[in-house]
Amino acid sequence: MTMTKEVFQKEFCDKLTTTFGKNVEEATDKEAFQAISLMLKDELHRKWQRTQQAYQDQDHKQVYYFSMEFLLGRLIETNLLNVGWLNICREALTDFGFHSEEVFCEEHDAGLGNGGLGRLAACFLDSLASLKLPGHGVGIRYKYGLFQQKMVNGYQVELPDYWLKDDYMWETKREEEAVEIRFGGTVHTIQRDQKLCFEHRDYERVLAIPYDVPIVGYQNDVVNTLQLWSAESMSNHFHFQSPNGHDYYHYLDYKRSVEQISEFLYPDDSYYEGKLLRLKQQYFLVSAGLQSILQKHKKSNLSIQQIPDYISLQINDTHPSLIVPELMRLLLDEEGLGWDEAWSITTSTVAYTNHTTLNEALETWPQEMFQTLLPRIYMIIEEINERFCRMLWHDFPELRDSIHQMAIISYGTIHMAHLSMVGSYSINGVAKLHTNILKKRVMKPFYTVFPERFNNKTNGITHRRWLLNANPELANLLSTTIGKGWIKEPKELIQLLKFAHDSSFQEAISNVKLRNKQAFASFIYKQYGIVIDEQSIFDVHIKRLHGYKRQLLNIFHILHLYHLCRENPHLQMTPRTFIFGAKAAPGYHFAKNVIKLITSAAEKINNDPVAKDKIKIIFLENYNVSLAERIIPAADVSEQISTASKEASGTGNMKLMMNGALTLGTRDGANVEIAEMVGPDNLFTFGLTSEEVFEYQRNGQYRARDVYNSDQRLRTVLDQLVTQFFSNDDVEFKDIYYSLLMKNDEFFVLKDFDSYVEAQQLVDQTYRHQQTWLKKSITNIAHSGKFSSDRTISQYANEIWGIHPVEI
Ligand code: 26V
Repeated sequence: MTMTKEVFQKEFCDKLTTTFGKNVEEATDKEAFQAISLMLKDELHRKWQRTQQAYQDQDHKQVYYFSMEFLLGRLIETNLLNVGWLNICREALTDFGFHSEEVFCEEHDAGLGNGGLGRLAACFLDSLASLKLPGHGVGIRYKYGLFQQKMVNGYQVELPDYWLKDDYMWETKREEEAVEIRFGGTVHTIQRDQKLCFEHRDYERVLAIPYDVPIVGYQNDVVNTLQLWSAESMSNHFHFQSPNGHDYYHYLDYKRSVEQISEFLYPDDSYYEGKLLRLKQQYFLVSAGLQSILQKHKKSNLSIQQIPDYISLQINDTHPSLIVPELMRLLLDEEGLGWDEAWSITTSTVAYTNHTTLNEALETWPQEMFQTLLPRIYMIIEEINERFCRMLWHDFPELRDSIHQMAIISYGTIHMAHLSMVGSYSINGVAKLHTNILKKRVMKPFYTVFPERFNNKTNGITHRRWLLNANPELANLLSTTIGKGWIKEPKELIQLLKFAHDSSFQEAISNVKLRNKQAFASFIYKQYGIVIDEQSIFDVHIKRLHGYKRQLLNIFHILHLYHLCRENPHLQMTPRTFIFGAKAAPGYHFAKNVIKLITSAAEKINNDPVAKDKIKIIFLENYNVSLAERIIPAADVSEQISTASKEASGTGNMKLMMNGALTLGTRDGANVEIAEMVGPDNLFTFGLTSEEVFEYQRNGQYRARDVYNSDQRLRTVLDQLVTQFFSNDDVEFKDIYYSLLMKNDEFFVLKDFDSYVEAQQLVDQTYRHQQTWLKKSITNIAHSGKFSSDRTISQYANEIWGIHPVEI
């Protein structure tokens, strides 16, 4: 039956009655949300079943995207849009006196990710389903997602994110598909029928239970699966025998330690610590996911040898890299294959994506801890390592001096990136520049050994969430101008180029932006009681707080502007609203200090009459996917100012350009490709190049103190950090001051300051010529089609996975 408003309203009322015993007048927003979700679920489950059936019947190769993070945000709007009910639902709710936005806000964000890496995984799932590709996600159902950020007196305070407080409407628990995971114990080598066998004894047993979340394709009947695993204790693991009750206490200890495994998401995304619990999480994910995939494979009567023809396993960074030894274990110990055959299957099935070159984020594990927790897996890694090093010795004599740097295990440490590269048939970076840095520098010797494995897949974002859903007014304007084709073929946005100089189209674009800015301003007023000038430039810096992302550079420029205002109350400048959104890892003191600097500057500047019509600073509390969806449509300027070479790609840059913001950025990550697409006139580029950064790092000739000494503007700003400028506490920001002047400014903030200020002046001047600005803005939107994750996923599908669209 096709959905109409009348049908929708009838089913909606029925659901309210059967679920809550209420009619529409009595129902709360939450109940309305739940009723809609239940209606959707009925619809989705039918399509879901048909999709899975089709994948099985037509025996297609399928891909499994293994990730420790899936940053989904809300699904209600996406799901409504994708089944074609969104407008009907909105109208129906309005008729009944609901505000649809408020009803949708009842869904708690699924924040099972830290930032870019987790959100990328979510965009990829959306594109896989929308392109009718048989691809699924495998992750962990954390009980607590990324912490909620509360601002207290300008400081970040972390609160637990108990996102499962109300039932998660989209998930289905599949108890019957539970598998067992084994930790600890000992491995015994025994002879069985002339064969060496490995017997694992005295291990701890953990039950892994999958919860399936449907991933809905855009109006195409496809529903794929995100399988999230939860850890539970096994009640039959213990026998209660002892009369003094000791067993019972042991059982409680065991139960608590098991449930910890899927308790929370680690809140760091750039600083790695070898924590036992994180290792447990990783093995748990990999072992549960793989066992269930192999079971399904075997059920469809396919042979073990056919695994590479039917399955691709993509690992999102090294976090799931234990998939390599775990697949080996299953093939060797459970399926009885020999090493060579098992290795050939494994290395034709696993593919690895690298997302960072930051040394401090590269995963390694202490050998002893690893061996105790995963004794059999350790043995297998040892064997992989030995064979790899032997191969290097024989086949690459020129690399003999590098073997200790390439080894998987060296000096008591296991290197997960090395394991991932040795065990995969594909190794990809996430933007051209990043992939080249991998090949030429960070992973150079591996590139020598496995040149054919390296490839680039520039990231992308789903234009359905980030344009169609987040910015409906702009989406409508685009559709009336160039037709609706861009929704299925985002490259068609290029047709907008014809209108870049068209003054009536420019005006329409400008009106949409203004309305989005008004909507955002009223949200800010409601939330914080702060009035912002809708005519001002909305300058947006939203991402995790990190030294290399250089929020510090941004705030230094603002402090400099403020100084100019104080010196000259008649200063000519376009009013600006500087908007920040950022969470700092709870243990990252420097990052937290930068947040406090931003909020202190906001407090001072926002309340100073001298600056009040020119500068406003807003620090948004608890930046997350849903908040991003509000800010991005209202942005004029997109701050992408990382130290060149440090940001692997960035994806916020793509979301903002797609919504008409102009990039102010360094030549880093995907900024380089954005610049290539739009041309140098349509964004603002500044700062050192990655090669210059590498050269300074090599020759050690950068002197931050010299820059400070020779630039009065920097002296003014930096001295304010340690002279009671913000409060009578003059030590609060001394660590920042010292990191720049004593520790020589690792991220070249001072070095790039002058160039940044100049670029900011150009932003100001350009904005005054609205026609020029709008032309640039339209040009950005027109070229943003390339950065749809549909393009990225098509490339993964064709060039790495070898999977094809399926007709349902
Ligand atoms: C690292 C760690 C280290 C230990 C604790 C937990 C944890 C969680 C995540 C990570 C991964 C860091 C890598 C990462 O997030 N990279 C980002 O990936 C984005 C998608 O490719 C890309 O756009 C960003 O530039 C890149 O920083």
